[in-house]
Amino acid sequence: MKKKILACLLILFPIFSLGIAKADTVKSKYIIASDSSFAPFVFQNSNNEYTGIDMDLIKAIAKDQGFEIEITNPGFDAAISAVQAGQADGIIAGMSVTDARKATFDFSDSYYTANTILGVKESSTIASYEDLKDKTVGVKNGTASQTFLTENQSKYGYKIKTFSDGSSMYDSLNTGAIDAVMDDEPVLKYSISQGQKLKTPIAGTPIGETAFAVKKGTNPELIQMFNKGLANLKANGEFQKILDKYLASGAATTSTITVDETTIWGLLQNNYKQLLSGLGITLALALISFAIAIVIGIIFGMFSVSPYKSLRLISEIFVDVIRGIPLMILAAFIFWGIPNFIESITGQQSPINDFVAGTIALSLNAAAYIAEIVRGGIQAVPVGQMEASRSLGISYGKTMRKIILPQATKLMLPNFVNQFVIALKDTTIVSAIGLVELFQTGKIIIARNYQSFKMYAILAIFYLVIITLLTRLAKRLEKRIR
Ligand code: ASN
Repeated sequence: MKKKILACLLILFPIFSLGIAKADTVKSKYIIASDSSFAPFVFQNSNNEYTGIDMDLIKAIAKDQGFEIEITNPGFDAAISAVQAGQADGIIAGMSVTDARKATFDFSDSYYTANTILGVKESSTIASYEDLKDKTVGVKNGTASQTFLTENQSKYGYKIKTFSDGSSMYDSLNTGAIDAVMDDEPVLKYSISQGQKLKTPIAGTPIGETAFAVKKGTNPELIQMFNKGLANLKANGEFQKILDKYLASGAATTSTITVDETTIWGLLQNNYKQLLSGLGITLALALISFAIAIVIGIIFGMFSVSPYKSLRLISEIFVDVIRGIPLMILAAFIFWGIPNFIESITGQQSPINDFVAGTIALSLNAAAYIAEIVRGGIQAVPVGQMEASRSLGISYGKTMRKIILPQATKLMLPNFVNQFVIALKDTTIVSAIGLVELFQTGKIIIARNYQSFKMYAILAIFYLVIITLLTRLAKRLEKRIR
């Protein structure tokens, strides 16, 4: 009997240890962050559910190893930040294992290999990297493809435009705002197989193995469970089934380099040029859009106190509509929506420059508030003055110019200064359309070195100094005008 039990144990032990190996869970639930659109690894199906190789894989592994997961899909860049900030325990997002990343992440065994590859529209004449001179190539922030583009930029002379998610990048390629994109080969090939009118004129370059990752030194059991689960799924054929469900193949491995950016000084030293150019864009955006907004705002503000009802109505509609739409949506509408609409009617691509789109959005937004400041200022001047002046036979226009406006302007000035500060801060919002102003510049730097605390502190100080200086200047001007 004893011998039989022993024999049974001897047979079962290897099965247990190989066939259904398990590691211990520590947390009751693990939060896993992922990309928002990176088909076939992760993407939303028509039911708005996230599916794809990575989603199926992590769910199958969790089931196999008996741990609970909650998945979030904020986008690659944001997912990386979430893991680094401890908001998530792990990241699965077709993530390439690079030497640079090994400094801040612990990786699981690899489950795929991928190249980075250039994608252009089917009609494009771009056939080599040399053809990219002075062209704009889109790439997702914080990705291995971005590292590849940055490393080869001086060699080929293209411009790089960074996006926080794949969908806005592909949208920009489709509307013609950019000339090419750089993305993982299986992803581009998959989108082509799904009917996107794109092509890949140049062979891909290896960027590394694809693996699951946790923040360096944290959740070691999660990596263990992932590896054991992956091995089990490979052994029982389930892994192959998941792959087959979505695609075919890719290839090879390599790595990338980084510079030391762990101190504020190092960060400034390595990035001051980028930061200054971002600051330049921020200032240009704020100043130009504010100048335009003052003109539009004064016009609508005057309309709102006009004796004509139709003008008052026009002004009211303008203010209500613009104030009722979030600035980010306004910018996205101008940058993506309108070109898409024009193309659907005329069949002609009419991309709008991101700076122009950002300036229009900011101008309209600030104009609505300025119109209200102007209305408030004029209405604050006692009505008796207008009545008295009109009863003396002085015209409406003259009364406005000579009596009401000089007093109203004094009342409005502090509000104008305030509105300018708001406009300057609002420039950060239009980074959503891929405009590399100061904030986006900072995000790009963080996506590379993960120094979010120091980098955001630097950004905050930049804004603080600029806004303080400009408000001082504005106050001086205000005094002079008074
Ligand atoms: N392959 C990309 C990278 O590791 C990941 C992604 O874009 N989701 O950089």
